[in-house]
Amino acid sequence: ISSRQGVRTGRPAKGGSSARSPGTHRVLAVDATLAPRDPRAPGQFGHAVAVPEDKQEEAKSRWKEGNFNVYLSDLIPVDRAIADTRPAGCSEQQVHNDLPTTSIIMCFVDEVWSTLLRSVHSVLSRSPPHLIEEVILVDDFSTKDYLKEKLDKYMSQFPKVKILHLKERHGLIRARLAGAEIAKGDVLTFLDSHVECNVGWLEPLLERVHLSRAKVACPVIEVISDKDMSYMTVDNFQRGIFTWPMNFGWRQIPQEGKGSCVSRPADVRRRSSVRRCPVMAGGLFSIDKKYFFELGTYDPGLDVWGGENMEISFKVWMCGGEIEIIPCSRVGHIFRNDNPYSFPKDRIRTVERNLARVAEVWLDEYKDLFYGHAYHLILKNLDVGDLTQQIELRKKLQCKSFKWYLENVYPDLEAPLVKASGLNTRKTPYLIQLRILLERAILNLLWADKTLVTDQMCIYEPHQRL
Ligand SMILES: [Mn+2]
Repeated sequence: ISSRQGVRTGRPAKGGSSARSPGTHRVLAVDATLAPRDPRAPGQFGHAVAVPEDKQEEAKSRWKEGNFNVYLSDLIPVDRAIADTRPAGCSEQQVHNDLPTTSIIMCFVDEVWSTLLRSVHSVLSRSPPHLIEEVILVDDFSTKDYLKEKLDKYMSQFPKVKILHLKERHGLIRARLAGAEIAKGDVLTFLDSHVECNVGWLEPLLERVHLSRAKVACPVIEVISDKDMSYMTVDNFQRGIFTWPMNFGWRQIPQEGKGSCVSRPADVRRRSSVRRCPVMAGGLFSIDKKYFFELGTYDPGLDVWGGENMEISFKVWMCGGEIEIIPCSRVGHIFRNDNPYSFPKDRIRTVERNLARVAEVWLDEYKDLFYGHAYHLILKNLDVGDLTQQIELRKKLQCKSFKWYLENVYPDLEAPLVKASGLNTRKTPYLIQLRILLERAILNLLWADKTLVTDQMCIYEPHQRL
């Protein structure tokens, strides 16, 4: 276990308090970048880089290739070192010796060359090799030439990397499914193609799936600056949530203020302990492969991108599973302010339709609340397609109600059902109707400045919610 090259904490757990149960080891600190080739290279160790004065114009003009600083990405090593940002205690944690293997699945359209390479290198440099079954790169019909033969040739030096070139644009959701179909590992680990996995990121995720196959494990998503490419750690007292009408967001865990400056033992424990997550961000997670297929993967009626993180989150929670954020697993991600590639269809319409579809299948009576906050969807008379299969699936899996989800998983969401409260529906149908109309009109006014996806989501790149 211990003496592999690049292992940061060299000793196997033995005796004493660190090895309470047999069949476990201290989480491996595999990191092939510990002694980087060029310690003085720009961006090395995750440091910020400044664009030289005489390169400002070039950097500016290349920004749009990825909507981040592409010039700097090309300048810094594809296998740079980054700081170990895990909270105290993480490097001491025990994981099982018989963890499942995983297939890493990365989907991309026209990803920047150096950024894609850095993502793959970070996986290969900082994962225990015996746990990586393969790395599947799904090229979702990119237009860039360098993502064809040149990429195949570069990756041929890594036997575990497989490339799937899709023959037409599938969209993120179906591209992921194409990767999942050919995956051979026990666990599927989905990653974006503009990430840097940190030391010790993988075992804590696989440990959760190993403990229960119905656990879906997400790393803490750290920030790679789109401007200076520095790797920044994040306050980890956050979890994924949604607000009406199903906008993804991050929120503090209730009744848990920010950590004080003094680090007490309880704080250390809390910083490194797993937390339940009502909604996953969507881009980065590990899930048992068989479980993923038992859940019916993503609703195949969802198009391109959008709402699929809501769908899988509701489905997992309501049908007996759990979604967790694992503070000891850290993956950096470039957050972009715009999506560099185009949606095949109208983006707003696609996302709205997906969300409405999710609402129809999973929200029960709470879909009124969703439409109350997105009344323009009703006015648009959106066609969400055939829902029969999804409703059947929900029955077959014997999933719980959305009310159960709200009460047990996300009790801090305000979800007041205003419909017909306290009125006798049989005697006063017109009054009821009037009241509902009025309430919807008021809600609509209140929410006018937050008009669903149009303002909240679509100014961002699809993965901005990460
Ligand atoms: Mn992303």
